[in-house]
Amino acid sequence: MQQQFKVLLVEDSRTQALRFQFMLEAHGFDAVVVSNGREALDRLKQEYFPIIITDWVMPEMDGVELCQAIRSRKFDGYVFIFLVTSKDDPDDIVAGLQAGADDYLTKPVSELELMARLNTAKRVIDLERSLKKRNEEVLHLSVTDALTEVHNRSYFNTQCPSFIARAVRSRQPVSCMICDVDHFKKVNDTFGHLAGDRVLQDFAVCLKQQVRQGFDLLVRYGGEEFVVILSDTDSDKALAVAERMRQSIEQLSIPWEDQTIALTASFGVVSYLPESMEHLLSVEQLMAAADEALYAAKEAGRNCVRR
Ligand code: GH3
Ligand code: MG
Ligand code: MG
Ligand code: MG
Ligand code: MG
Repeated sequence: MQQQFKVLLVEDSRTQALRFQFMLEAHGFDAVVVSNGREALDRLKQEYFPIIITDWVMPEMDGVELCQAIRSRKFDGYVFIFLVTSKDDPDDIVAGLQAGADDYLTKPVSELELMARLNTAKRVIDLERSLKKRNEEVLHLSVTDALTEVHNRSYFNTQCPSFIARAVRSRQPVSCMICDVDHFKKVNDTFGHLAGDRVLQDFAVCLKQQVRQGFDLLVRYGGEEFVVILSDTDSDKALAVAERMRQSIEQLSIPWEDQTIALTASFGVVSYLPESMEHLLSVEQLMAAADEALYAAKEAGRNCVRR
């Protein structure tokens, strides 16, 4: 029941450890016992524990040293530490808290007090977990285009330089393409803005099917314009990818009310081979070159790929 609150019990006295373990397990906590700070750190390397109950005086590494060691490391979540001690001098308590303990328990520990204090720990951990989740959601929203669910331009701006840097470092070709829906204004004018939105969603799905997840970068750059960075892809391969995309878009038939919407798109492709990388100075330059190719595709009558 309290599996999500696994407790690491650090105690060198076998009797004390058994007593704690008995109390914890009686209340549904899953407890793992180790006998000193060093063993606790080894165990933490394998697995994250949200709650640690540690004795103070132990051989090899004591509770205070363990607190310090934990606070100087990173874990999958917050580690709430209870320091258990028979010391009740305020100076000792202050030293324990300063070392990184969140709370302390004085021996002999009563079951009621232990459970009450564990409840505090659970509240803190629950709070931290919900903040972490919210944080991930906000992060996801900040890099995702709300309409099409592909990455947005701001993500492109932060990621594109590292795509280029990786290509330069590994001496692999890299290609960039701009895909722009043809006469998209007409779609909006004829079918309405909602239909236009739906077209953009289907358009994005179509492009997504042709890119390699985790390898290429697909973003909605703006309006009805998408950009793809193709890793380890030379000009011929990039042209083939763009041509496949162009054909699958041409084949789309999007149902809207009692009609269907057909569309085409134009593609501008630019590629850099390892030996010409020195000519690739910036993301702006890459985009300008791809944009020029896109312009040529539009000039050539649209529904085509140009480099
Ligand atoms: P071209 O073939 O030259 O690319 O012509 P176009 O009509 O596609 O290009 P233009 O740049 O003239 O028009 C793009 C239109 O895209 C104008 C704008 O209202 C529309 N648009 C931009 N973002 C959205 C959106 O999120 N939803 C909808 N429905 N329309 C959008
Ligand atoms: Mg001890
Ligand atoms: Mg335009
Ligand atoms: Mg357009
Ligand atoms: Mg456009």
